[in-house]
Amino acid sequence: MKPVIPYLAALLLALPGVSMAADAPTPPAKPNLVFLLADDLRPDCLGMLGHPVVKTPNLDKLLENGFIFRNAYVLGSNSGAVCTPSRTMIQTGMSYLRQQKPGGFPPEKPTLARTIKAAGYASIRSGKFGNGPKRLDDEFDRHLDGGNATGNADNIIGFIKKNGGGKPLFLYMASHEPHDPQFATDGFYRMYQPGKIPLPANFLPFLPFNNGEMTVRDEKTLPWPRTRENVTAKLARYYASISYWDSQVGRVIAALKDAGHFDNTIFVVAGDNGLSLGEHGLLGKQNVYESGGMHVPLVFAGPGIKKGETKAFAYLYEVYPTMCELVGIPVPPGLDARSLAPVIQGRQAALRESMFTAYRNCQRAIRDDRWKLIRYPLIDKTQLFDLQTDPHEMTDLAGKPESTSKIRELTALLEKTRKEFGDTAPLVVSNPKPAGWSPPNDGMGQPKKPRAAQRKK
Ligand SMILES: [Ca+2]
Repeated sequence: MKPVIPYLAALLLALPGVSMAADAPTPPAKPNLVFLLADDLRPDCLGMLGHPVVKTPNLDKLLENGFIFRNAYVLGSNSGAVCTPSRTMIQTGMSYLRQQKPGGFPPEKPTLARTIKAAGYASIRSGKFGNGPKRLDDEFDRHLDGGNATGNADNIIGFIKKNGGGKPLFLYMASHEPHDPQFATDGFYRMYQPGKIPLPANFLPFLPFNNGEMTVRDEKTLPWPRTRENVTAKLARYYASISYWDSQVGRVIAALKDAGHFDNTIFVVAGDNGLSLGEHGLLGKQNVYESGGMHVPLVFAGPGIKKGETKAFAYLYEVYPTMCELVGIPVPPGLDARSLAPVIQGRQAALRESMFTAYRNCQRAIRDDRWKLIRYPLIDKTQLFDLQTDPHEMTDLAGKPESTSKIRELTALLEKTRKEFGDTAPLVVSNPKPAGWSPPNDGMGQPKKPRAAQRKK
């Protein structure tokens, strides 16, 4: 919906002899915007999303009447640090595949922080530094790093208290959690016993082929082969960190209620990228499996948003135009990202019929509501999965003769779709490497001694 009333009022005031009567109704204040972005949060890791283990009572309550995107994804990454292109895309609404020129993002292009500030908002971003271009973060009125969820909540709460009236608020809490080395206070670590945590259905000791990124930093946070003991211990710390983050989100919610802002606030909750934790033998965000780095949680809640959920495909960076449209700010022209508001508001079932994701020059994927094709150009390997019968991508159908036409169809769709996002990396290379992979036995692949998780009373 476009904000017609303010424009009409301005038009009337511009006419000679017309003035606003003193008792004329003032246009309703724009809703506040609260964007809660976790670091490496998997797509199902909130209680309200149906996760069987992790406890997130504050977010569950906050989002109980929210609208869930079950198929939200990061477009891709040109780096092992998937966070960086993901967060840059959120702030620019542009495909990372078009942002690789020297000099980075052009300063004249619109950005999330500037667009929302220009609409009259007071804004703060509190969260991890160095996870995206500093210039974009500095465009907020305040840009701070609280060090952990407690510090970031303190910063946000302080900002709420100082900005009690007048401008609507844009609060971007970019928490460090649950990224490793996980931080939580002791009580949260005690909530999760590794022995009671199930392994993923598609757990493997290691991935038996070279996906192009087998020994990146995240993969070396545990030794190979992965074991039940070390994967469930990692999951326990991960869940503890999510519950700790949730507790601090609860403090922010309470502060919004105390200040009288809560009822007029739109909340967006998401993760900057997904994360494998034992699925397929992988541990990082450097893969394009459904349990990998690109699949993320995305939930909207607040005034005008009805309870519901969709399997419509969404890109995470579409939060930028979506937030604009939900509060009546015109979406800047020229963005790659499209507003999800028509889906949230039930005016449109979906924005697209397929989802393209990418990782560096070594992995490309395309999926629709049933089929998924993954292409590994550097080892000349293609995988095909039937997600309806095989949601965990355990049975690769690519070698079957009856798969030939589906592979051809999806490969053509992949070629067409990726060009729309500026992707030019080849799907076929001239000297592919051998596909097989087994864990390093020379110690080179063994992890450094993990840093002890920081603890705080
Ligand atoms: Ca991240």
